[in-house]
Amino acid sequence: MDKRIEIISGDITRSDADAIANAANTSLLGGGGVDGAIHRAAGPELLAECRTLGGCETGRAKITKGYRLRAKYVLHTPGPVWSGGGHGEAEKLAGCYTSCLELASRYGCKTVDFPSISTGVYGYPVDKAARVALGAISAYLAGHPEIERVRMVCFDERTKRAYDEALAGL
Ligand code: AR6
Repeated sequence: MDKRIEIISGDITRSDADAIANAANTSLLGGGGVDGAIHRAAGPELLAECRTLGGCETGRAKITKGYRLRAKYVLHTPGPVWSGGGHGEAEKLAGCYTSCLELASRYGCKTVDFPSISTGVYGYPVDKAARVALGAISAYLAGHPEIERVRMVCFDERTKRAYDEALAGL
């Protein structure tokens, strides 16, 4: 178990990490859930920059500045919609975490906070998503000493429990 991975409860819009991830959609033009909360907290300049990005593929990520957030950067990543597990959902979800961390490394971020991507509106079962997320994060960290801390910021107790259990099982 990598000591740089932490599971916490909280609201990611208040994060003081160098970069936070956003559970976006492929348009990158905002939405509900954590995406809506991040856009509200960052202010309208975030949407203005997102409009210049031309969207993003599922399982990939694009970076913007954080504007009114404490985080310097936002890593926008569209997770997969759950459709039973036989449609490459796990590979795409792992790609979200890996792509965000690659951008974080490239932009000199040492600390990164993630929400639980795909487990809200997109319906990915949280116990399965937690194993995929933490597997991808720990695989990335194994080759990247420049990242000092990665936190999963869980918005509710059920999510926190799922990630705590997945981390214990790594
Ligand atoms: N801080 C941390 N986690 C949060 C916060 C917050 N402030 N608010 C919600 N969550 P979701 P998805 C949790 O639905 O499933 C949007 O409309 C939430 O409880 O935000 O990837 C996008 O535009 C859940 O555990 O993201 C897309 O269209 C987790 O964040 C679509 O939703 C993810 O829930 C993406 O769906």
